[in-house]
Amino acid sequence: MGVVSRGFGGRRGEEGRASRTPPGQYLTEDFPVLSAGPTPEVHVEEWTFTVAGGAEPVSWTWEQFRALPSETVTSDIHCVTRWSKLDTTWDGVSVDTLLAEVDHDASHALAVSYGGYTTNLPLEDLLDGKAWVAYAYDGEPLDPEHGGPARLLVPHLYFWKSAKWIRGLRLLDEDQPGFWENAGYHNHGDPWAEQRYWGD
Ligand SMILES: Nc1nc2c(c(=O)[nH]1)N[C@H]1C(S)=C(S)[C@@H](COP(=O)(O)O)O[C@H]1N2
Ligand SMILES: [Mo]
Repeated sequence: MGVVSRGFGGRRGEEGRASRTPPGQYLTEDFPVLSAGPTPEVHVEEWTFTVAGGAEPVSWTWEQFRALPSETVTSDIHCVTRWSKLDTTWDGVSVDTLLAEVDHDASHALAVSYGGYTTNLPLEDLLDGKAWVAYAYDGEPLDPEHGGPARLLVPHLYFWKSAKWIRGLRLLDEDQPGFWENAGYHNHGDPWAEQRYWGD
């Protein structure tokens, strides 16, 4: 009694899974769909991604966007409604790659989506390999319910920051709350600090 053996689980064992689950979260193998409104119909023929707020707006068509270097990313995701999912795999273009083409001195960004959703992030949460515009999940084109053709992926923050059906970033020199942030969600949303709601 009383002896707890550690060290045989590793990242893949039960202990590893527990240590990767932020406080107040449970693990699921499902992929729940959470949308504040209907799924907008977004066709790649008309899709554009625009970064506004810099010296000049910069836009990519779907074809131009898909010609950019992309990365396969495996990471854990955490929804504020308390489900977490480990080892999700995505393909996307890093926000570093996109913003490298934009002349700006912004500190913050508002992600804007087809359908009107918005969410805000400081640039430091979008740069240095922390965020992607993802177009595939598990090696397949992203389902419309999950944000296809493309969504923001910011896995280190609660998943409401990962705007589905993204159509661009508005660069800002001050913070500007988005849809859920205006409705009482935490402005930053770090799952390890349980930054769920305003005042947490
Ligand atoms: N455009 C848009 N993006 C969104 C949302 C939304 O309602 N609209 N919901 C957010 C929330 S609260 C979560 S948890 C995730 C859910 O993504 P999923 O439906 O792929 O699981 O998308 C986020 N991105
Ligand atoms: Mo969510």
